[in-house]
This record gives sequence, C-alpha cells and structure tokens, in this order.
Amino acid sequence: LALEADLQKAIARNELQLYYQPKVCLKTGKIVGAEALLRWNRCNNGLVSPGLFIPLAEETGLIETIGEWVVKTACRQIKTWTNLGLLIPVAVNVSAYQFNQANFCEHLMEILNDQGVDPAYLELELTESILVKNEELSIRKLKELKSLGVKVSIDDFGTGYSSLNYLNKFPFDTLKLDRCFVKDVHQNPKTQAIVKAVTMMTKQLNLKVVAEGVETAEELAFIYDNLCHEIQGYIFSPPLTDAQFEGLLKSDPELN
Ligand code: G
Ligand code: G
Ligand code: NA
Ligand code: MN
Repeated sequence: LALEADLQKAIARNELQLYYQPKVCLKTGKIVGAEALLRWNRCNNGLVSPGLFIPLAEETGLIETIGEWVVKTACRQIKTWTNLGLLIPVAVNVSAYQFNQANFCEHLMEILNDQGVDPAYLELELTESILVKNEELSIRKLKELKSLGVKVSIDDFGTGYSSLNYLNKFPFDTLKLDRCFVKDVHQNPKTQAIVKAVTMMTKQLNLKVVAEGVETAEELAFIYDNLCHEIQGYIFSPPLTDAQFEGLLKSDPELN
C-alpha cells in the first residue's frame, strides 16, 4: 500500500508535526493547557487526516514509532515553553496499541527523564475502549502513571461503553466530555439533562471536566452555566502550530 509505505518514511522525512489546541479555563478565560494533535504532511503534498492514518498506523504497528515520536516531541515542546516561562501542560492522545505495550510506563518515564520534563506537565488522553480490554491491568497502569505524576484524562467520554462504574474504578484526573454532548446542547433538553447529570457526578468525584468541540456562543453559554471547568473548541481556537500557539500565549498580558 502506497499510503503505508509513505507513512513508514514520514518520521525520517520530517513530515509529522504536532499541532496544539488550547484548553481554556472558563472562570478566568485563560489558556491552561494544550492538546497535541498529530498532522502528517504527506510528501509535502498536503495534510492527511489522522482519522485516516492513525488507524493504519495501529494496524501496521507503525503507531509504536509514531507514538514515541509524539511523546518525545510533546516533551520537547513542554521543555521549550517552560524555558520561556510558559507553564502549559500538554496532553497527548495514546492509542490502545501503545498503552498495552508491557513497558509503556517505563518507556514514558524514560522519555520524561531524558528530556528533563516534570511529569506533572504531561497528560495522557485515553478512550474507554483502550481500558476495557483488560480492566485490572489498565487500572494498575493508570495507578502507576499517577504515582509517577503523569495526569490521565478519559477522552470522548460518553461515546464508548460508558459504564459509569469506570469513573469509579479508573483513577482519572479529567473527563473530556465528547463533542456530541456539546453540539447544539442549548437546543436539546435531553442532551442538557445528560450534561447536567455528568457534571454533577464529576463534581462529587473530584474530576475536572473539559467540554470538547465548543463552536458557538450558545453552546458556550450552556456549558458555562453547568459546572464544566475548561473548554476546547473552534470558538476559542482550532489546533495551532507551535509558533502560533506560542504567539497566542505571549499575547496574554498576564503572562508577560
Ligand atoms: O485532530 P483531529 O484533529 O482530526 O484528530 C482526529 C483523531 O485523531 C482524534 O480522534 C484524535 O484523538 C486522533 N489523534 C490525533 N493525534 C493523535 C496522536 O498523536 N495519537 C493518537 N493515537 N491519536 C491521535
Ligand atoms: O478524538 P479527540 O477528542 O482526541 O480529537 C479531538 C478532535 O476534535 C480533533 O480532530 C480536533 O481537531 C477536533 N476539534 C477540536 N475542536 C473542535 C470544534 O470546535 N469542532 C469540531 N467539529 N471539531 C473540533
Ligand atoms: Na484527545
Ligand atoms: Mn476527544
């Protein structure tokens, strides 16, 4: 497959790039984090959607190398920003194949140590489907990660198996409310009921809530009134290059 052959060479050819989408605190309006989102500029011919090449990378095992590149690049970015006085935690998406590697935690710590990055600035975004394959093992891994100081989020919450029991069992720091509960929420009483119930529950469970994919002022207004802590979405900013993200951070008067 031509796509696979090209993907194999993407790292060596310098075609992979991380974009960073701001996470914004609703209370203060400030940027309080970033999600790293992978982009592939295939043969410098335009971006291929990760929705397309991540599944391919998973099927072929290339995700191992790519995932490592993502973590290393994110760590280097954290280091660069820290040195500039910009203290911004960066979240990376982790796929099942990566998480289920026997040495995932050791390997992660090795990278953090090599790069000299405080683990508290790295977050992992995991989906439910990653964790349900082997619950006991997943719980042990999450506990290990947390003991090392790494933060863990449940991504796309509400779209997978969504046993509420997982919130009990898995030691997450943050719940990322999937965009399907944000889109047009102001017009949909059923969605509103779900958002209210989820956020009320997370308050009791001491979880931070990030609303994903906020696009409109109406969606934002509902989210604002309903216990979410942070938002991520086009209403504030799309994913940005590192330079654009840095520019946005520096334009915040309180950070200068
Ligand atoms: O970035 P959107 O911008 O198109 O991302 C599409 C999908 O690809 C999302 O589900 C996102 O979680 C996933 N994705 C983006 N970057 C990465 C990455 O570095 N690793 C993994 N495993 N998935 C990623
Ligand atoms: O699956 P995951 O939640 O990791 O990926 C987030 C995805 O959502 C990325 O593809 C990102 O580009 C996309 N995204 C971010 N903000 C918005 C938004 O406001 N609207 C829509 N439709 N997508 C968004
Ligand atoms: Na994510
Ligand atoms: Mn998500």
